[in-house]
Amino acid sequence: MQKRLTVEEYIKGILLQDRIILSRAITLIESQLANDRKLAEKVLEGVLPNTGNAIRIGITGVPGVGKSTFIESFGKFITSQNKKIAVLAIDPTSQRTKGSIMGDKTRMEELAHDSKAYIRPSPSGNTLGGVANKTRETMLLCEAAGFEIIIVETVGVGQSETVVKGMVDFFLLLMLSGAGDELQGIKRGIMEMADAVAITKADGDNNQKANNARMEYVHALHLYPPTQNNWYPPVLTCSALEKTGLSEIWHVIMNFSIQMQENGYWKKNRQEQNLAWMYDYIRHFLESQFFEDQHVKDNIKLIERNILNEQMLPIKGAMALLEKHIQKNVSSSIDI
Ligand SMILES: Nc1nc2c(ncn2[C@@H]2O[C@H](COP(=O)(O)OP(=O)(O)O)[C@@H](O)[C@H]2O)c(=O)[nH]1
Ligand SMILES: [Mg+2]
Repeated sequence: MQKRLTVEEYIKGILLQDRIILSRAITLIESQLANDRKLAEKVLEGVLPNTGNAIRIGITGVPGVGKSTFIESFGKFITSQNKKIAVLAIDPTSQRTKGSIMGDKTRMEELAHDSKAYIRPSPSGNTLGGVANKTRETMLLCEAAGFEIIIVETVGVGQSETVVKGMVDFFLLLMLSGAGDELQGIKRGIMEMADAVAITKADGDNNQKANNARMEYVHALHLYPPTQNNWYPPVLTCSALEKTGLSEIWHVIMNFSIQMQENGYWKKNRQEQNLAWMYDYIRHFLESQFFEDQHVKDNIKLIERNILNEQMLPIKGAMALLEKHIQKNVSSSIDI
């Protein structure tokens, strides 16, 4: 294992925008060791006054829609505007695939070599909640290191969209054309979360189809009630290959940020996200503490079997494990 630095060395390095130290601090944050955790919390506390200044953008869409390719082109567009960008990912499957964004990094080859860009593969973890907490903390470190735009890509499917929505200021949904059925297929909830929809791969033969899809989504979004922040999510088209539609998307994000800062929603949203983060952290902490309890580990399989054999009610099994766990913890003092 790499030698740890002191709290001051991490903080100073991050604030000086030293990428090597930033990477080492992120590794520290991703560590499961209790001592690393304590160190990581001190580092986070130390950089906290220098966080919060970035625009946080979440990008989602089904696998193959072109997220990684889009981030490569859009990222290059952003760095050409002289802005520094960090790309992170939420990948609940990374445990199994050992970080599929690593493969994606080859799709972001140009961006990966851009001195104004920083790409960090998704941390691995047992739970989406755990991975999400680490991604949030990583985002703070990147902000302290001077990154002005943070992009969080959802790599997995399912719950990860909600998790990313809960940590960003602006949520971009990428969609494929040739829709129709697709329009029915996309989960309504995800459409509702989007601050903008972009139809990807609007190039070559696909251009007309993309424009048609755009109109369909414009109509579909009209059916939704207005959002509480008074924003009407626009629908755009883009091509990451031909690098078209990128500046339009950028302008939408800029307008959104200006409007939301003016009407107070930007700040309100972040405050609510911080509260949700605290609750998430508590849930995650309690859950991992419970499942790491040796007594729970020793008995859970037996109880599982009893439930499968219908010899025990699920509630009874749960209470048996919980009671043992609680008894054990009441006696040990809790240090806050
Ligand atoms: N024609 C065209 N193909 C694209 C575009 N963007 C991505 N692709 C292709 O779509 C496929 C999936 O892209 P990828 O970025 O890996 O999608 P992801 O799974 O959402 O990250 C790849 O074969 C890309 O080359 C685009 O703008 N135009
Ligand atoms: Mg990808």
